[in-house]
Amino acid sequence: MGSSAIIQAKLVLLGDLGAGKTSIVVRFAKGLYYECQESTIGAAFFSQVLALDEATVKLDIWDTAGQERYHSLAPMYYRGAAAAVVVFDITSTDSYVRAKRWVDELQRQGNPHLVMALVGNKVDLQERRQVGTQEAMDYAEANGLFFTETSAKTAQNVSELFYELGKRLLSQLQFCELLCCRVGHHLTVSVLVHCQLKGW
Ligand SMILES: Nc1nc2c(ncn2[C@@H]2O[C@H](COP(=O)(O)OP(=O)(O)O)[C@@H](O)[C@H]2O)c(=O)[nH]1
Ligand SMILES: [Mg+2]
Repeated sequence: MGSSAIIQAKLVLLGDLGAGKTSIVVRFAKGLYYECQESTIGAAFFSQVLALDEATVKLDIWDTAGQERYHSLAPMYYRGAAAAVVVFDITSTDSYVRAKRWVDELQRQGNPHLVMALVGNKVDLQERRQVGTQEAMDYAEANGLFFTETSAKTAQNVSELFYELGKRLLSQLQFCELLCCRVGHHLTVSVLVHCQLKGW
């Protein structure tokens, strides 16, 4: 893959209401943080470009609402996604339990090549921590997920999270290099995954 290659990839953020999904993406896309971030209604869209050594990755980010009443809409957002970020709040065991349910759902319904991250957010609130780092790390490892802890408030590990996902998306595509050349420089990851599944 040449450095002029542009890869377009759909990324979806899932997790409990209040875990910090919108705050993470707003921190990453705009460099801002709001103490009173408004709840997301339905879903919100952000487009962000990552300039990596090997290629440019254009992320189409879908930030979903966490409420149960929007749950039935979720497949619309994770279908065709190349990457999924499941967020929980380290100060809430409930949000961690629900994050694991999202992982289960993605594993059941999603594509087998999905690049997935589990993110423990609000790491600035150490004194209120309810979910241990090691516990979440062990769960993530057992399920083949990338794990990190972030703070949208202090920006800790936020851009690192998206760059790591970008790198993982690219390394998954390395072996499709020949195909990329044949198709042209601008292609979407979901097209490649499709090709891969069909064995082209
Ligand atoms: N202390 C702290 N608060 C956060 C952090 N991220 C989000 N919040 C707050 O948690 C609340 C819910 O955040 P929001 O991004 O709306 O969560 P979402 O429902 O998952 O999108 C808001 O009041 C945010 O200001 C964080 O890293 N640290
Ligand atoms: Mg939100």
